Amino acid sequence: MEGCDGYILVCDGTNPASVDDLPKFCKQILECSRFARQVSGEPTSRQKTDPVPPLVLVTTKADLERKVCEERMEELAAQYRCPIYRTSAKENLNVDQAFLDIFWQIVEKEQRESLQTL
Ligand SMILES: Nc1nc2c(ncn2[C@@H]2O[C@H](COP(=O)(O)OP(=O)(O)OP(=O)(O)O)[C@@H](O)[C@H]2O)c(=O)[nH]1
Ligand SMILES: [Mg+2]
Repeated sequence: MEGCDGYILVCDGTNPASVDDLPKFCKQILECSRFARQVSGEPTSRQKTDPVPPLVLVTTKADLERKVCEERMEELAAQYRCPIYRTSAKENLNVDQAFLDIFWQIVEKEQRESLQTL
């Protein structure tokens, strides 16, 4: 998980168990980015308020009636202040949007970081 530019966390919209591990992954993602900052020498006092690295939450099979994990995904999205996309591969719903979102989050983060080195 370490060293990634961004993260897309996906849960099967029809399977409640598929959201169970996501809070743990969110925590690991935060820990990785703090570790990366420590290595690059940023002061530890800032780490608690560091923003979450580029992150998008996705639920799949949104065309089906049986949507079982949306509430828990929305809680996670609120907690980590990241966007959430309800996608359907079958109906090609929000798939491009989810990838474009993570793409632009990464671009903006790189721009912020390169401005800081000026
Ligand atoms: N209705 C619907 N069915 C889908 C969708 N995506 C995949 N499926 C169906 O889910 C089954 C598994 O397909 P996969 O390609 O393995 O898709 P997956 O997202 O990995 O889904 P799971 O294996 O079920 O976790 C197949 O019967 C697909 O037709 C979708 O967006 N909508
Ligand atoms: Mg599959």
